[in-house]
Amino acid sequence: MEMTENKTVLRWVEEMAALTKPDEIVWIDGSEEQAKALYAEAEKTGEMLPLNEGKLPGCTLHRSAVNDVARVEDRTFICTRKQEDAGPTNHWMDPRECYEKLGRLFDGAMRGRTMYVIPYCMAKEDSPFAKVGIELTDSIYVVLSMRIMTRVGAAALKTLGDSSDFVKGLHSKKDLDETERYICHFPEDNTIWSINSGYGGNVLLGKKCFALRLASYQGKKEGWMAEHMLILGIENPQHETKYICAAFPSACGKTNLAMLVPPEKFAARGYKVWCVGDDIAWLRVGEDGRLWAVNPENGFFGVAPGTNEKSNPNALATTRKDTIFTNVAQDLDDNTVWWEGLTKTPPAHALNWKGEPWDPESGEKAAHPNSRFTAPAGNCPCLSPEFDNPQGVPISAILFGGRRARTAPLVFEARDWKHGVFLGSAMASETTAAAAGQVGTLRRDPMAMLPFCGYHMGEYFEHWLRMGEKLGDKAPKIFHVNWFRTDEQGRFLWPGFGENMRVLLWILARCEGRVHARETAIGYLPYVKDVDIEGLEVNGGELTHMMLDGLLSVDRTLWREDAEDLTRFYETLGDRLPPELWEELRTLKENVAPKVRRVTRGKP
Ligand code: OXD
Ligand code: MN
Repeated sequence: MEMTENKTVLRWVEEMAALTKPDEIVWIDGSEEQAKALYAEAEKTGEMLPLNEGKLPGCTLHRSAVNDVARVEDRTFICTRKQEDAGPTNHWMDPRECYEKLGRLFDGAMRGRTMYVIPYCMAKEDSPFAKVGIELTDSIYVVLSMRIMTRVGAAALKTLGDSSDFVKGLHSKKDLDETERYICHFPEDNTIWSINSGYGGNVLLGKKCFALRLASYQGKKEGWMAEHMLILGIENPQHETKYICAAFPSACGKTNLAMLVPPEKFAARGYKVWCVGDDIAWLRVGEDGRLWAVNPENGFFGVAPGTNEKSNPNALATTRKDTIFTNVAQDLDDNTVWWEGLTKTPPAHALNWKGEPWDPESGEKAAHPNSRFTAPAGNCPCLSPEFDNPQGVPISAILFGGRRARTAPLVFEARDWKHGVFLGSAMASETTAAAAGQVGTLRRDPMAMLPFCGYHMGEYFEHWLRMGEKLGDKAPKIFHVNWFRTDEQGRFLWPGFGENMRVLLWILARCEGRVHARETAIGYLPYVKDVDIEGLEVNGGELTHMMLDGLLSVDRTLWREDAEDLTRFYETLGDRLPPELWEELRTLKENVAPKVRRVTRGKP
């Protein structure tokens, strides 16, 4: 039964059905009854396994194909009419060629299957940020995951009305052939085609494909921003809450920071941390001229391994009901789930992520390192009361960060918005090298958007600069943080996790003009006395002021090397890179240049 009279929608669904030739078409209305029936069907086919209803009510386990466990950047394309509009950091295909090529693959791909029509809304339906998408898929797993991750059903179609402004997403698992796997974006047509994958990041089209790749392009056109950022609120003892956005490349603890548990001493004084989002922020200038953010998603698609009662109790609690687990291990004794790092003692009788009997002594991982939980935001104990606020939350500070063993200090502040955009453009993360203490290879990942920007990266930076001009003196302050400084033995010098709160409090103090900072070659750094390290321990000992001083030190030689690496990266972006950023780079180079020592000749 169709759920809309929107002619554009109906015509498109008809066309796509004519192409993919499903046996049946089912419209997803967002109701509990329909979801229940779909869970039952998926359990019948083995696509989803029900888990212990007492311990994990409403939870299921899904195993993906073994060749289909992660996003595939080399098979992800931005298909703009002109190649230069996709830019040098994206894979590109000519849209006509791509429609033809994928058209052949989609032809009859849903034969013998059901096509599900999933209308969904990114952001709350009544929000000025709201954007509608429709995903057509032959996967019940996708339907049930989209139902957690986005606002699915009739309300989305009501929001759309008779407008043709919606993202047209087509997905088929087809036969999961990785040599014919494609994740293709057509920003100029508001269209996404994804085929031969069943993995979340490739097939939950509301997430990376729409909310980042297409939305970043829309944002550029319409004057707002779609960013790979968490959003959190910090409530002080006077019950005032300030909001922060933060971008980090993957494997830098974004979900942990988003759900941070304040250390005991701050909690006792009445501080609270609220999670608005853990992955994506849509940002626009509000009526008051400030920058406002919403999390367009409605759930968390988090990495399971490493999540435990200590590292992230809030995330763990979020997964205790109505959650879909993908590629984790199954504990056969009580039909629950397990992953590396969940508990110290692995289950005695378990199936690994592939569904094979697992021997804890084998040295093999039980859960896939990229195994996931898909959990409703509403389950999160620290979910912000503003989560559903259609206007979003006002942003006081933007953080950029990466995993840097030695170069970047614990925290520093940009001199102004332009310098902040430069810091974002220079973001990079080191892959951890096998040998302890050895510095890994550096991957540039500007604003953590390298795999997610739907257009030319140089123009993306330009857009950031223009947003700053619009915001003027109401712009949030921009900071760079690094939780990952190590000593010669490769041990972390900063305890991280909840203790990162201490850095966030310095950041807010700067935003409120309550502390001074010292100007250095790279930006404003804290005075040691202004970061509260009382009672702080690291590696079994007290974290002293001298150690903090080390964490805040700037090694000019390393910064010179970094500036050279950044120069090479900028060169790859060509002439669409804004001249302002070249200027910032020149300033940095001058600031960290070797100091010329004046040699005064002695008297003859
Ligand atoms: C994610 C990612 O899954 O960034 O969020 O890869
Ligand atoms: Mn992400």
